[in-house]
Amino acid sequence: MNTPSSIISAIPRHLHTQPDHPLTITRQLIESRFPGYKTHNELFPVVSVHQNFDSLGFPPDHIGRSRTDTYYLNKDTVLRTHTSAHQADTFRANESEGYLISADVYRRDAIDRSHYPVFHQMEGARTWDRRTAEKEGKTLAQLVWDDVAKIPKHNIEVADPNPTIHPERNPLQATHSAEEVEAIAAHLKRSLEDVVVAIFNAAKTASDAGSPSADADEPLKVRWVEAYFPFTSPSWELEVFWQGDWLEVLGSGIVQQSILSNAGVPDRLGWAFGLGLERIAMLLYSIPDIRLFWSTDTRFLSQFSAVAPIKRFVPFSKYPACFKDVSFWLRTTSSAAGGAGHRVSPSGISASGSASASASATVSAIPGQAFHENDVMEIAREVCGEVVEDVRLVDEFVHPKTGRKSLCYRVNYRSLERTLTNEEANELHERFRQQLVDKLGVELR
Ligand code: FA5
Ligand code: MG
Repeated sequence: MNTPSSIISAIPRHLHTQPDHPLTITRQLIESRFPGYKTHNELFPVVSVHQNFDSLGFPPDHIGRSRTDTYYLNKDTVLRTHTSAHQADTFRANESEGYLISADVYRRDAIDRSHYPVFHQMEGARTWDRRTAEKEGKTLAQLVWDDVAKIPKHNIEVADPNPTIHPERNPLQATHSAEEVEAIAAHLKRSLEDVVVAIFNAAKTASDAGSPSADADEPLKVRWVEAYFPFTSPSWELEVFWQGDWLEVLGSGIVQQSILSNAGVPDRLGWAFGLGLERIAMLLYSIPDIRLFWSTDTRFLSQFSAVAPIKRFVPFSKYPACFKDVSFWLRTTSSAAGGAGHRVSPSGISASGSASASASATVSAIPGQAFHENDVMEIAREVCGEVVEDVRLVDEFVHPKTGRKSLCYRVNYRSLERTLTNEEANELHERFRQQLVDKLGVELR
């Protein structure tokens, strides 16, 4: 068990079904682009390790399984780290050709304005049955292309520089033909481009009564990049250019045939995607910080309506930031030099669920317990709640003589709802420093 009560208390919030909540409105807008798909919005977040990882082909040593990345309730039970945890069961139920699952997901992760330890994903999948194609006297690829033609056309420019299939980087599965995968990939990509265009058009027509915000008036820039997931091949991610940077909004790919076979539907093949609902809602409403979704402040909630036209979010006054640094020595152990195999990941990179490679360094804080940046993040969350906006590594130093390693983290204390007093920030920071010592065994500098 490594799940703090602050995380457990998020379970009943169910933001994605609260009337007039921006996540609900965003979910419904996306659902409207997938007519005929069966929707699931009530699936419980406590799942087995088997559902979350094994059923999807995660190798036993995958980083996503580790206690530093995933909230365990006991050794066999976790808070789902992604909506893909329900893929196998939903394919097995075989109720529809397409489905959408929206749900809260839980990850120990970095802290910044687009990462939060509880967020919401929408999983989508669409499959076709080889026997249906046979019955209609078509190839499966033809059947799929017929459906591609039904997706609304758009005229935005999408960068997609890589081939659909790449023998090493993004291989075809043994049981699939290139024609089938080209057709299914086209259906997947056009369906998701249609979602992004619909969101962008809604955002563009959003009037904020006052001065229009610059980024919504910029032309939409979208690109497909190659990706890797244990449960799809080939795989792709979709990125959108937002506020000066590429923002990853979803992962997707051709479903591993073993998952469909194990689910009792070996004749079906198709695609799946998983998108971050907050990321899409942030694009739709120009919401600047992911913590705002959890706000119960009426200055936030009153700005959203499921029936009125979409209006751009008007930030209520931004309260001052308060930066405080903490530096500490990691205690070296004999195993540390040889590489305890644990990593310090750069802030803002998530490893759970996907196989995104992050830079790694091998250090450990106390014997038998490796140092992991996510532990720092979690202590910050536990001590400071919503009042911590950002925690980032600003300095790393290895003592030339002793080989000891020192890290410096900069915490930005800022409330979304009020001005913090300096005493308040100091008190929080002192508690944060003390917890680093108590829980991680580091030595403050
Ligand atoms: C997954 O979770 C895969 N299950 C997606 C998938 C499904 C791939 C089906 C293939 C087939 P990933 O870890 O990249 O992948 O997360 C998917 C999306 O969730 C991201 O693109 C991002 O939009 C969002 N996301 C990830 N981590 C966070 C976070 N900490 N806070 C907010 N949103 C996040
Ligand atoms: Mg990803």
